[in-house]
Amino acid sequence: MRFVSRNQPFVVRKDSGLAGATPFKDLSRLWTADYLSGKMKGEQVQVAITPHGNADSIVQLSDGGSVFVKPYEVMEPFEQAIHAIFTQEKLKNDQGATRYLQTQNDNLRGEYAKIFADVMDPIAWAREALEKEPDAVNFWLGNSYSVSATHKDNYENIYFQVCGKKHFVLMSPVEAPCVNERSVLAATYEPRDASIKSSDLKKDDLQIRIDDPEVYIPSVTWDPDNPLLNTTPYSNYARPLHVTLDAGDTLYLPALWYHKVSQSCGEDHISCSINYWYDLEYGGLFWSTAKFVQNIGLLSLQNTEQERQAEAIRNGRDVNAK
Ligand SMILES: O=C(O)CCC(=O)C(=O)O
Repeated sequence: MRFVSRNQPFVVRKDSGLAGATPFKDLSRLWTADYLSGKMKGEQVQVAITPHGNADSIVQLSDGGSVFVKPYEVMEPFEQAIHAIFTQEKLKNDQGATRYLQTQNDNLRGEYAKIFADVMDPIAWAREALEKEPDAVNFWLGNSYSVSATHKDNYENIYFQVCGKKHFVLMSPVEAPCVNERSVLAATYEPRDASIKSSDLKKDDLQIRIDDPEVYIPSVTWDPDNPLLNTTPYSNYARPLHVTLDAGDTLYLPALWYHKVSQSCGEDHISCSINYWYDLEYGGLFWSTAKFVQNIGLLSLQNTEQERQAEAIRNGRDVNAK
């Protein structure tokens, strides 16, 4: 409760020895690729397919513009999807399309209900500290080719690593002015040729299609791993935290923290996680203060842009020239 009230992350390591702190410890031994394939045999699951493991991410176009691209989504038998994820990792197949099982719609209690039975009740300490039940329990399965781009969620997040590792880059809500959130045109990956079966897709078979009707999505455009691009005047003040979760570790990721997430695999050639989302507390000062900081940051960007244009006009330059 002290950490939640301070909106401050922490990790419970698997060997911390805190009674009840790591209730899913045994899941890391149980959920091997073989076990999951057996339990989920015959189940159809939604699969996100991308050329570079970049679901829901900003892609720079050759004409200089950028789009927010969502994955190509298909239904596949679970055992086919896990086999493709496993095989791409094992063979280090850079030419294959990348699959990530990442539907964040309470999928563990929905399409993965057959393995939800292995997961105990929501973590007792989280229920006590957050004083609520989870809105969603999610299952994630991928390989080292997938990266979740920097974003934030309106949820308190308890994130448990089952197997493989997850590498988080975290930035607090107060760093909103650093991350250059903008409305970006939405697009979706689709196969160039509709006759190619999803199981045969290579990364070059996917192309970007702008969504119709056009939609703009608020997106983080500054990448802490590429800090000289898409900066704001404040980006160099960001102090990203780097946290790696090993199998059996649990992260408390507080609401509205920006996070970029990559993964690596152990000898099972998969990375698997579960997480619990609890709605954030909108009463009190936290939400309004975070919004205030975000809006002040956005306003100062507009001012910077207006100053740049005013100076360009004073100097008789083309205002659209960078
Ligand atoms: O595990 C991932 O790839 C992303 C996790 C995430 O964004 C979340 O739990 O909110």
